[in-house]
Amino acid sequence: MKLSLPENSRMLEKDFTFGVATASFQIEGGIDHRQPCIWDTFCAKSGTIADKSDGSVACNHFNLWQQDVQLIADMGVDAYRLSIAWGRVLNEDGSKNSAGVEFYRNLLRGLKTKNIKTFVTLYHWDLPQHLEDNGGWLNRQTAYAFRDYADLISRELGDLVDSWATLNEPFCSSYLGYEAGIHAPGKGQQSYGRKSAHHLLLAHGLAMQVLQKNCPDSMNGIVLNFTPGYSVSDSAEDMQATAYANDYFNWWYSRPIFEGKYPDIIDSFDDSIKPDIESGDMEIIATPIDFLGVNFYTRAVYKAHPTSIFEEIPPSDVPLTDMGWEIYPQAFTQLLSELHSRYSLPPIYITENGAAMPDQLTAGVVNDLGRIQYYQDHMNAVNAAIDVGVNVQGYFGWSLMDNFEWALGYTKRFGLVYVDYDTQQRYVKESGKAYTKLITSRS
Ligand code: GCO
Repeated sequence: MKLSLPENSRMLEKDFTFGVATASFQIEGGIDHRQPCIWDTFCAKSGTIADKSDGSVACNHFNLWQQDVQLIADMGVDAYRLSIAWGRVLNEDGSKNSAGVEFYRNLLRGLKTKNIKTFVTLYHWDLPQHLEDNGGWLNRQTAYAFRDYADLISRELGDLVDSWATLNEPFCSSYLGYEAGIHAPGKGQQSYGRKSAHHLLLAHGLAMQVLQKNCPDSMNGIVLNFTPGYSVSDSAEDMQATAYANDYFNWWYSRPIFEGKYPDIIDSFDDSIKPDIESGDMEIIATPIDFLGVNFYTRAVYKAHPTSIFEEIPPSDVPLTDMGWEIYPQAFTQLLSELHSRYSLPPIYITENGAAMPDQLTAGVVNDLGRIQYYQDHMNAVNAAIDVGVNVQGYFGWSLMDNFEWALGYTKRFGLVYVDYDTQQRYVKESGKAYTKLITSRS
């Protein structure tokens, strides 16, 4: 099975960026060479991770990075999106950990040598534990610590980075980590969700200012995830409930960046839930960005609920990925069009899109037709958005290789490359081969 795009597609032009993505905690291992982070602590608690695993080895990328750079180069991609582990490059007192900086210098240099563009995320959820011990993202000081980290590391590595992203998915850090409590640090209060989100966004804005100063020639921005909400019916109650859910989960993170305001639902919150916004914060958060990274996987369906305002209806009788997420590519086109009509946007890069599938490795082959179909349908959806005028300049598959899928441990496989965790052998899946064929077919 092949991946293809219409002959005249913008995505087939040579300057459209195709890449693959990973994140530090999910692939690196090498935990003895960095400070402990909130995910180390979270994994050590019972009942948090489906297979009771942790990130101590993961894909052993910390030791195997050279062969992984070769793997990425062999895939024929234009770019690689990775994240830096804050606690690998900084010591607890904020000073530089030279060995950790050297690890990323070598990695980035290896990529550059192979002509691969480097998209670096500063924060993909691995907060150093000592900062969490002081309140983590509930403490405003963490935003300033993040700014200082961004300052130091962008001065150290700026010459090797094409694009910096401040945060990956602040929704997950704040909502899943501090409000729902199913991700590290496992806190669970509504007020924590809203307050941590504000400090994360403030951290983003402060870091943006530093990046624009230190690295004016790189493309600097943020990566947000969106799970568009659809109303189960066209009744006014369900539609209103769905609009509320979209404000709560999606626009909560984008509107401050593009309009310097939270969605209006903030006015209906009890004072105890509201974030602590100081004067000047919203202007900092709205510091202009050079690109918006969009991560998309699925949609959600909502109905009205008498006490909790909205309720999500779990998908039934629809195609699902191995995560149990509905496969609904139309939502991707609609999301991109809606972002385009809501805000005055910089160029968009799709920084993550992909699917977990129940892969089987047989005689070295993973014939993951379902994943190829998912990629095909979602690339078509991006192409359709470009056709109606959305400025999308790149697309990254999630993920380069199977890795630690957070609370689900190693039970879910998202890779274009299969990882045998016993041997650390990598096997390019049929989807990975199809991706390479598509990319290298561009004239
Ligand atoms: C996210 C993260 C990735 C995940 C991926 C699949 O979007 O949650 O950026 O780290 O692994 O999305 O869930």
